[in-house]
Amino acid sequence: MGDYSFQFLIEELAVAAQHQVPFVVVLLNNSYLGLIRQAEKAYNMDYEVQLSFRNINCPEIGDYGVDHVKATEALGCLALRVFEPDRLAGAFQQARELAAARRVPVVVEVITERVTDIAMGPEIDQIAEFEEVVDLAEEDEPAGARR
Ligand SMILES: Cc1ncc(C[n+]2csc(CCOP(=O)(O)OP(=O)(O)O)c2C)c(N)n1
Ligand SMILES: [Mg+2]
Repeated sequence: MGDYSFQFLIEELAVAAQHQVPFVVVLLNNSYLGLIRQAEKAYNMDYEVQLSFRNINCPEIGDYGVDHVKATEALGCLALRVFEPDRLAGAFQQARELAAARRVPVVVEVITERVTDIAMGPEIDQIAEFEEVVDLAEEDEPAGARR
């Protein structure tokens, strides 16, 4: 899910911790309401859609605003933050193991570039891509990417 989608349903993490429901959340943080920014483009607007600010409590994320790791931990769950694509596969693996061992949701926050057009469509096989897709051959995928 996106960073803002995460923020407006974040309280559900505490419910999952309460009932010991383990799952992995992949949180794509562009510090933007990306889809709404996209919808405003036709009107030459970029109005009230960016979520960026310098969080004085979390220098490691620069101007990405909300510290989702700390927010997740405050609700009794676990979180990992990933900046580099080659750390993704390892983080997913670690998240699955942590969720199984600790019986709580584990959030993998991925810090993405801020401005990109978001892939979308009415069906999973009708997704429009707005930028080049990196479609790796199976043998080129990072170790651990498949299960
Ligand atoms: C409950 C609800 N409120 C508002 C919207 C309108 N809406 C669609 S996309 C979006 C922004 C989502 O931002 P984010 O989760 O950060 O995802 P991004 O587009 O940046 O990947 C909003 C507010 C919605 N779809 N559902
Ligand atoms: Mg976003």
